[in-house]
Amino acid sequence: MKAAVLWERRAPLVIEDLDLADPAPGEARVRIVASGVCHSDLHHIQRESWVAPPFVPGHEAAGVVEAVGEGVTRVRPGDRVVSAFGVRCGECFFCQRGQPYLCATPYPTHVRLRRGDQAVTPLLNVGSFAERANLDARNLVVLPDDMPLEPAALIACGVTTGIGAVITTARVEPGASVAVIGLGGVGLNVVQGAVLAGAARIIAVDLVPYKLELAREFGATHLIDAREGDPVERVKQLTGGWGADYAFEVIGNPATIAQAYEATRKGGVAVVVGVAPEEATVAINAVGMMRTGKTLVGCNYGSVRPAIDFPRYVDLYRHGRIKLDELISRRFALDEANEAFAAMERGEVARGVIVFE
Ligand code: CND
Ligand code: ZN
Repeated sequence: MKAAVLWERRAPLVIEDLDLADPAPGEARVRIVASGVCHSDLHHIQRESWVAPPFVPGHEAAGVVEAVGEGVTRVRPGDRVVSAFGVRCGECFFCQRGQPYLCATPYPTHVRLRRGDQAVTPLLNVGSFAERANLDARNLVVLPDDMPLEPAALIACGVTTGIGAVITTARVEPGASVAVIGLGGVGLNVVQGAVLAGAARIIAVDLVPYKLELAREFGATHLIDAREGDPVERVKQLTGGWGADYAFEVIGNPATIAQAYEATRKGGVAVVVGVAPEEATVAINAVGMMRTGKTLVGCNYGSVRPAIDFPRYVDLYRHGRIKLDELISRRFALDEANEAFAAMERGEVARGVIVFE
Protein backbone atom coordinates (compact mmCIF):
# COMPACT_ATOMS: atom_id res chain seq x y z
CA MET A 1 0.00 0.00 0.00
CA LYS A 2 1.36 3.40 -1.01
CA ALA A 3 1.88 6.06 1.66
CA ALA A 4 3.92 9.25 2.09
CA VAL A 5 6.46 8.79 4.90
CA LEU A 6 8.52 11.34 6.83
CA TRP A 7 11.73 9.51 7.77
CA GLU A 8 13.59 12.46 9.17
CA ARG A 9 12.43 15.87 10.41
CA ARG A 10 12.51 18.56 7.68
CA ALA A 11 13.36 16.00 4.97
CA PRO A 12 11.03 15.57 1.98
CA LEU A 13 8.28 12.97 2.26
CA VAL A 14 9.06 9.71 0.49
CA ILE A 15 6.42 7.54 -1.18
CA GLU A 16 6.81 4.03 0.22
CA ASP A 17 5.08 0.71 -0.10
CA LEU A 18 3.97 -0.06 3.48
CA ASP A 19 2.40 -3.14 5.04
CA LEU A 20 -0.91 -2.42 6.74
CA ALA A 21 -1.94 -4.80 9.55
CA ASP A 22 -5.45 -6.21 9.76
CA PRO A 23 -7.72 -3.85 11.70
CA ALA A 24 -7.25 -4.34 15.45
CA PRO A 25 -10.27 -4.59 17.77
CA GLY A 26 -12.10 -1.27 17.63
CA GLU A 27 -10.60 -0.25 14.27
CA ALA A 28 -11.87 -0.03 10.73
CA ARG A 29 -9.77 -0.25 7.60
CA VAL A 30 -10.68 2.73 5.45
CA ARG A 31 -9.78 3.29 1.81
CA ILE A 32 -8.83 6.96 1.79
CA VAL A 33 -10.50 9.00 -0.97
CA ALA A 34 -9.43 12.51 -0.01
CA SER A 35 -7.06 13.96 2.58
CA GLY A 36 -6.74 17.70 3.18
CA VAL A 37 -3.35 19.31 3.68
CA CYS A 38 -3.27 21.13 7.03
CA HIS A 39 -0.48 23.26 8.47
CA SER A 40 -0.44 21.07 11.59
CA ASP A 41 1.05 18.27 9.46
CA LEU A 42 3.73 20.67 8.29
CA HIS A 43 4.48 21.70 11.89
CA HIS A 44 5.16 18.03 12.73
CA ILE A 45 7.34 17.73 9.63
CA GLN A 46 9.35 20.90 10.24
CA ARG A 47 9.43 21.42 14.01
CA GLU A 48 10.54 19.27 16.92
CA SER A 49 7.29 17.62 18.00
CA TRP A 50 5.96 14.90 20.23
CA VAL A 51 5.60 12.56 17.24
CA ALA A 52 8.91 10.94 16.28
CA PRO A 53 9.56 9.99 12.65
CA PRO A 54 8.97 7.83 10.80
CA PHE A 55 5.34 8.81 10.45
CA VAL A 56 2.67 9.14 7.79
CA PRO A 57 1.11 12.64 7.89
CA GLY A 58 -2.52 13.49 7.16
CA HIS A 59 -5.35 13.95 9.65
CA GLU A 60 -8.16 15.45 7.52
CA ALA A 61 -9.62 12.49 5.71
CA ALA A 62 -12.71 10.89 4.26
CA GLY A 63 -13.03 7.48 2.66
CA VAL A 64 -14.86 4.18 2.46
CA VAL A 65 -14.80 1.43 5.09
CA GLU A 66 -13.43 -1.84 3.70
CA ALA A 67 -13.25 -4.04 6.80
CA VAL A 68 -13.79 -3.78 10.52
CA GLY A 69 -11.98 -5.28 13.51
CA GLU A 70 -13.50 -7.11 16.43
CA GLY A 71 -16.24 -5.33 18.34
CA VAL A 72 -16.86 -2.56 15.79
CA THR A 73 -20.54 -1.76 15.44
CA ARG A 74 -20.46 1.96 14.54
CA VAL A 75 -19.52 1.34 10.90
CA ARG A 76 -19.78 -1.43 8.32
CA PRO A 77 -17.90 -2.21 5.11
CA GLY A 78 -19.18 0.10 2.38
CA ASP A 79 -19.92 3.01 4.73
CA ARG A 80 -18.62 6.38 3.55
CA VAL A 81 -16.98 8.07 6.51
CA VAL A 82 -15.13 11.13 7.72
CA SER A 83 -12.65 10.61 10.55
CA ALA A 84 -11.86 12.80 13.52
CA PHE A 85 -8.22 12.77 14.67
CA GLY A 86 -6.75 12.07 18.09
CA VAL A 87 -8.35 9.81 20.66
CA ARG A 88 -11.79 10.04 22.23
CA CYS A 89 -12.14 7.15 24.64
CA GLY A 90 -15.53 8.16 26.00
CA GLU A 91 -14.46 7.06 29.47
CA CYS A 92 -11.88 9.51 30.84
CA PHE A 93 -12.54 12.56 33.02
CA PHE A 94 -12.74 14.87 29.99
CA CYS A 95 -14.82 12.64 27.70
CA GLN A 96 -17.27 12.12 30.55
CA ARG A 97 -17.55 15.89 30.91
CA GLY A 98 -18.48 16.25 27.25
CA GLN A 99 -15.04 17.55 26.25
CA PRO A 100 -13.76 14.72 24.02
CA TYR A 101 -11.29 17.12 22.32
CA LEU A 102 -9.37 17.06 25.63
CA CYS A 103 -9.42 13.24 25.94
CA ALA A 104 -6.65 12.12 28.31
CA THR A 105 -6.26 8.56 27.02
CA PRO A 106 -2.87 8.03 25.36
CA TYR A 107 -2.58 7.27 21.68
CA PRO A 108 -2.52 3.55 20.84
CA THR A 109 0.95 2.08 20.48
CA HIS A 110 0.25 -1.15 18.60
CA VAL A 111 1.86 -1.29 15.16
CA ARG A 112 -0.50 -0.68 12.27
CA LEU A 113 2.01 0.27 9.59
CA ARG A 114 5.46 -1.03 8.83
CA ARG A 115 8.08 -1.16 6.15
CA GLY A 116 9.99 -4.39 6.70
CA ASP A 117 10.77 -4.49 10.42
CA GLN A 118 10.39 -0.73 10.85
CA ALA A 119 7.15 0.45 12.49
CA VAL A 120 5.70 3.67 11.04
CA THR A 121 3.36 5.89 13.09
CA PRO A 122 0.08 7.21 11.65
CA LEU A 123 0.16 10.92 12.61
CA LEU A 124 -2.54 12.01 15.08
CA ASN A 125 -3.99 8.49 15.04
CA VAL A 126 -4.96 8.92 11.35
CA GLY A 127 -2.05 9.02 8.86
CA SER A 128 -4.21 9.60 5.80
CA PHE A 129 -1.49 10.39 3.26
CA ALA A 130 -1.90 6.72 2.45
CA GLU A 131 -4.13 4.65 0.23
CA ARG A 132 -5.57 2.94 3.29
CA ALA A 133 -5.56 3.46 7.06
CA ASN A 134 -6.73 1.52 10.08
CA LEU A 135 -8.76 4.12 11.94
CA ASP A 136 -10.18 4.15 15.45
CA ALA A 137 -13.88 3.46 14.85
CA ARG A 138 -14.79 5.88 17.65
CA ASN A 139 -13.45 8.66 15.42
CA LEU A 140 -15.61 7.77 12.43
CA VAL A 141 -18.81 9.53 11.44
CA VAL A 142 -20.89 7.97 8.65
CA LEU A 143 -21.80 10.36 5.83
CA PRO A 144 -25.12 10.54 3.99
CA ASP A 145 -25.07 9.07 0.47
CA ASP A 146 -25.31 12.47 -1.21
CA MET A 147 -22.31 13.97 0.63
CA PRO A 148 -19.27 14.05 -1.66
CA LEU A 149 -16.07 12.82 0.00
CA GLU A 150 -13.69 15.62 -1.02
CA PRO A 151 -15.52 18.43 0.79
CA ALA A 152 -16.36 15.98 3.58
CA ALA A 153 -12.66 15.46 4.26
CA LEU A 154 -12.25 19.12 5.17
CA ILE A 155 -14.75 18.68 7.99
CA ALA A 156 -12.21 16.45 9.73
CA CYS A 157 -10.01 19.41 10.69
CA GLY A 158 -10.08 22.83 9.03
CA VAL A 159 -13.84 23.35 8.95
CA THR A 160 -14.44 21.91 12.39
CA THR A 161 -11.56 23.77 14.01
CA GLY A 162 -12.36 27.11 12.39
CA ILE A 163 -16.14 27.14 12.67
CA GLY A 164 -15.98 25.38 16.05
CA ALA A 165 -13.65 28.09 17.38
CA VAL A 166 -16.38 30.65 16.72
CA ILE A 167 -19.52 28.69 17.53
CA THR A 168 -18.44 26.23 20.23
CA THR A 169 -15.29 27.69 21.81
CA ALA A 170 -16.03 31.44 21.80
CA ARG A 171 -19.82 31.43 21.29
CA VAL A 172 -19.81 34.60 19.21
CA GLU A 173 -23.19 36.36 19.27
CA PRO A 174 -25.09 38.18 16.49
CA GLY A 175 -23.85 41.72 15.91
CA ALA A 176 -20.39 41.06 17.35
CA SER A 177 -17.13 42.34 15.87
CA VAL A 178 -14.59 39.64 15.03
CA ALA A 179 -10.94 39.88 13.95
CA VAL A 180 -9.25 36.88 12.33
CA ILE A 181 -5.45 36.88 12.05
CA GLY A 182 -4.27 34.25 9.53
CA LEU A 183 -6.48 33.23 6.61
CA GLY A 184 -5.42 29.71 5.69
CA GLY A 185 -7.64 26.64 5.52
CA VAL A 186 -8.47 27.07 9.21
CA GLY A 187 -8.70 30.88 9.35
CA LEU A 188 -11.10 31.06 6.39
CA ASN A 189 -13.36 28.77 8.37
CA VAL A 190 -13.18 31.14 11.32
CA VAL A 191 -14.39 33.80 8.88
CA GLN A 192 -17.32 31.69 7.70
CA GLY A 193 -18.04 30.64 11.28
CA ALA A 194 -18.34 34.32 12.15
CA VAL A 195 -20.81 34.76 9.28
CA LEU A 196 -22.84 31.83 10.62
CA ALA A 197 -22.81 33.36 14.10
CA GLY A 198 -24.17 36.63 12.71
CA ALA A 199 -21.13 38.76 13.41
CA ALA A 200 -21.58 42.26 12.03
CA ARG A 201 -17.95 43.17 11.44
CA ILE A 202 -15.51 40.49 10.31
CA ILE A 203 -12.01 41.89 10.02
CA ALA A 204 -9.61 39.59 8.18
CA VAL A 205 -5.81 39.93 8.51
CA ASP A 206 -3.10 38.26 6.42
CA LEU A 207 0.14 39.00 4.60
CA VAL A 208 -0.97 37.55 1.27
CA PRO A 209 -3.36 39.53 -0.99
CA TYR A 210 -4.89 36.32 -2.41
CA LYS A 211 -5.85 35.24 1.14
CA LEU A 212 -7.49 38.59 1.77
CA GLU A 213 -9.54 38.18 -1.42
CA LEU A 214 -10.57 34.68 -0.35
CA ALA A 215 -11.60 36.04 3.04
CA ARG A 216 -13.85 38.56 1.31
CA GLU A 217 -15.49 35.72 -0.62
CA PHE A 218 -16.02 33.86 2.66
CA GLY A 219 -17.74 36.87 4.23
CA ALA A 220 -15.10 39.19 5.69
CA THR A 221 -16.32 42.79 5.80
CA HIS A 222 -12.92 44.47 6.26
CA LEU A 223 -9.46 43.42 5.07
CA ILE A 224 -6.10 44.27 6.61
CA ASP A 225 -2.84 43.61 4.80
CA ALA A 226 -0.44 43.10 7.73
CA ARG A 227 2.53 44.02 5.52
CA GLU A 228 1.27 47.60 5.62
CA GLY A 229 1.75 48.14 9.35
CA ASP A 230 0.57 47.09 12.78
CA PRO A 231 -2.74 45.25 12.37
CA VAL A 232 -3.68 45.93 16.01
CA GLU A 233 -4.06 49.65 15.36
CA ARG A 234 -6.05 48.99 12.20
CA VAL A 235 -8.43 46.63 14.03
CA LYS A 236 -8.94 49.28 16.71
CA GLN A 237 -9.65 51.94 14.07
CA LEU A 238 -12.35 49.68 12.63
CA THR A 239 -13.96 49.00 16.02
CA GLY A 240 -14.56 52.43 17.51
CA GLY A 241 -11.06 52.58 18.97
CA TRP A 242 -11.71 49.77 21.44
CA GLY A 243 -10.70 46.59 19.63
CA ALA A 244 -12.81 43.67 18.47
CA ASP A 245 -15.24 41.79 20.68
CA TYR A 246 -13.47 38.59 19.59
CA ALA A 247 -10.06 38.08 17.98
CA PHE A 248 -8.78 34.75 16.67
CA GLU A 249 -5.14 33.85 16.05
CA VAL A 250 -4.94 31.17 13.37
CA ILE A 251 -1.22 31.01 12.56
CA GLY A 252 0.63 29.54 15.55
CA ASN A 253 3.06 32.41 16.14
CA PRO A 254 3.61 33.95 19.62
CA ALA A 255 3.83 37.44 18.07
CA THR A 256 0.45 37.17 16.34
CA ILE A 257 -1.09 35.56 19.45
CA ALA A 258 -0.06 38.72 21.31
CA GLN A 259 -1.56 40.78 18.45
CA ALA A 260 -4.87 38.95 18.81
CA TYR A 261 -4.90 39.69 22.54
CA GLU A 262 -4.07 43.36 21.95
CA ALA A 263 -6.66 43.65 19.17
CA THR A 264 -9.41 42.48 21.57
CA ARG A 265 -11.42 45.15 23.37
CA LYS A 266 -11.67 45.41 27.16
CA GLY A 267 -13.87 42.58 28.35
CA GLY A 268 -13.54 40.79 25.00
CA VAL A 269 -12.30 37.34 24.12
CA ALA A 270 -9.04 36.40 22.34
CA VAL A 271 -8.91 32.85 20.99
CA VAL A 272 -5.71 30.92 20.27
CA VAL A 273 -6.33 28.48 17.41
CA GLY A 274 -2.85 28.35 15.84
CA VAL A 275 -0.37 25.71 17.01
CA ALA A 276 2.75 27.47 18.31
CA PRO A 277 6.15 25.74 18.68
CA GLU A 278 6.34 23.46 21.75
CA GLU A 279 8.62 25.70 23.86
CA ALA A 280 7.18 29.08 22.82
CA THR A 281 5.70 31.50 25.36
CA VAL A 282 3.62 34.62 24.78
CA ALA A 283 4.46 37.98 26.37
CA ILE A 284 1.35 39.77 27.68
CA ASN A 285 1.43 42.72 30.05
CA ALA A 286 0.39 41.24 33.38
CA VAL A 287 -1.38 44.13 35.05
CA GLY A 288 -3.18 44.81 31.77
CA MET A 289 -4.76 41.37 32.05
CA MET A 290 -6.38 42.49 35.29
CA ARG A 291 -7.34 45.98 34.16
CA THR A 292 -8.83 45.01 30.82
CA GLY A 293 -10.81 42.01 32.06
CA LYS A 294 -10.15 40.20 28.79
CA THR A 295 -10.49 36.47 28.34
CA LEU A 296 -7.68 34.58 26.61
CA VAL A 297 -8.88 31.12 25.61
CA GLY A 298 -7.32 28.17 23.82
CA CYS A 299 -9.23 26.36 21.11
CA ASN A 300 -8.35 22.70 20.77
CA TYR A 301 -9.96 21.18 17.65
CA GLY A 302 -12.84 23.66 17.73
CA SER A 303 -14.05 22.18 21.05
CA VAL A 304 -15.67 19.61 18.79
CA ARG A 305 -17.84 16.62 19.56
CA PRO A 306 -17.54 14.83 16.19
CA ALA A 307 -20.64 12.66 16.48
CA ILE A 308 -22.76 15.77 17.07
CA ASP A 309 -20.94 18.47 15.15
CA PHE A 310 -19.78 16.70 11.95
CA PRO A 311 -23.36 15.93 10.83
CA ARG A 312 -24.25 19.58 11.49
CA TYR A 313 -21.49 20.76 9.19
CA VAL A 314 -22.61 18.27 6.55
CA ASP A 315 -26.14 19.66 6.80
CA LEU A 316 -24.98 23.27 6.69
CA TYR A 317 -23.04 22.46 3.50
CA ARG A 318 -25.96 20.65 1.91
CA HIS A 319 -28.17 23.65 2.58
CA GLY A 320 -25.65 26.09 1.13
CA ARG A 321 -24.95 27.74 4.49
CA ILE A 322 -21.20 27.02 4.51
CA LYS A 323 -18.74 26.83 1.64
CA LEU A 324 -16.60 23.72 1.35
CA ASP A 325 -15.94 23.31 -2.39
CA GLU A 326 -14.59 26.86 -2.49
CA LEU A 327 -11.95 25.89 0.08
CA ILE A 328 -10.41 23.35 -2.29
CA SER A 329 -8.02 25.40 -4.39
CA ARG A 330 -5.99 22.54 -5.79
CA ARG A 331 -5.93 18.74 -5.90
CA PHE A 332 -2.71 16.75 -5.68
CA ALA A 333 -1.81 13.10 -6.23
CA LEU A 334 -0.13 11.34 -3.30
CA ASP A 335 3.27 11.55 -4.98
CA GLU A 336 2.83 15.34 -5.11
CA ALA A 337 2.55 15.60 -1.31
CA ASN A 338 5.74 17.68 -0.99
CA GLU A 339 4.45 20.09 -3.62
CA ALA A 340 1.13 20.30 -1.74
CA PHE A 341 2.94 21.57 1.37
CA ALA A 342 5.10 23.91 -0.71
CA ALA A 343 1.97 25.44 -2.27
CA MET A 344 0.54 26.01 1.22
CA GLU A 345 3.76 27.66 2.37
CA ARG A 346 3.77 29.94 -0.67
CA GLY A 347 0.23 31.04 0.23
CA GLU A 348 -1.22 29.76 -3.06
CA VAL A 349 -4.07 27.63 -1.72
CA ALA A 350 -6.99 27.93 0.69
CA ARG A 351 -6.73 24.16 1.12
CA GLY A 352 -4.90 21.64 -0.99
CA VAL A 353 -6.36 18.14 -1.02
CA ILE A 354 -4.59 14.86 -1.75
CA VAL A 355 -6.96 12.77 -3.85
CA PHE A 356 -6.68 9.04 -4.50
CA GLU A 357 -7.85 7.14 -7.55
P1 CND B 1 -2.14 27.95 6.48
O1 CND B 1 -0.69 27.88 6.23
O2 CND B 1 -3.08 27.49 5.42
O3 CND B 1 -2.58 29.44 6.88
C1 CND B 1 -1.81 30.29 7.69
C2 CND B 1 -2.08 31.72 7.21
O4 CND B 1 -1.42 32.64 8.09
C3 CND B 1 -1.53 31.98 5.81
O5 CND B 1 -2.55 32.52 4.99
C4 CND B 1 -0.39 32.99 6.04
O6 CND B 1 -0.22 33.90 4.97
C5 CND B 1 -0.87 33.69 7.31
N1 CND B 1 0.18 34.36 8.08
C6 CND B 1 1.40 33.87 8.41
N2 CND B 1 2.07 34.76 9.17
C7 CND B 1 1.25 35.84 9.31
C8 CND B 1 1.36 37.10 9.99
N3 CND B 1 2.46 37.42 10.68
N4 CND B 1 0.31 37.95 9.95
C9 CND B 1 -0.81 37.63 9.26
N5 CND B 1 -0.97 36.47 8.60
C10 CND B 1 0.05 35.59 8.63
O7 CND B 1 -2.39 27.12 7.82
P2 CND B 1 -3.75 26.41 8.36
O8 CND B 1 -4.90 27.33 8.15
O9 CND B 1 -3.81 25.01 7.87
O10 CND B 1 -3.40 26.34 9.92
C11 CND B 1 -3.29 27.53 10.69
C12 CND B 1 -2.87 27.19 12.10
O11 CND B 1 -3.92 26.48 12.73
C13 CND B 1 -1.63 26.29 12.18
O12 CND B 1 -0.81 26.68 13.27
C14 CND B 1 -2.23 24.94 12.42
O13 CND B 1 -1.31 24.06 13.02
C15 CND B 1 -3.35 25.34 13.34
C16 CND B 1 -4.38 24.28 13.60
C17 CND B 1 -4.93 24.25 14.88
C18 CND B 1 -5.85 23.28 15.18
C19 CND B 1 -6.44 23.25 16.55
O14 CND B 1 -6.98 22.22 16.98
N6 CND B 1 -6.43 24.35 17.28
C20 CND B 1 -6.25 22.35 14.21
N7 CND B 1 -5.71 22.42 12.97
C21 CND B 1 -4.79 23.36 12.65
ZN1 ZN C 1 -5.43 20.16 11.07
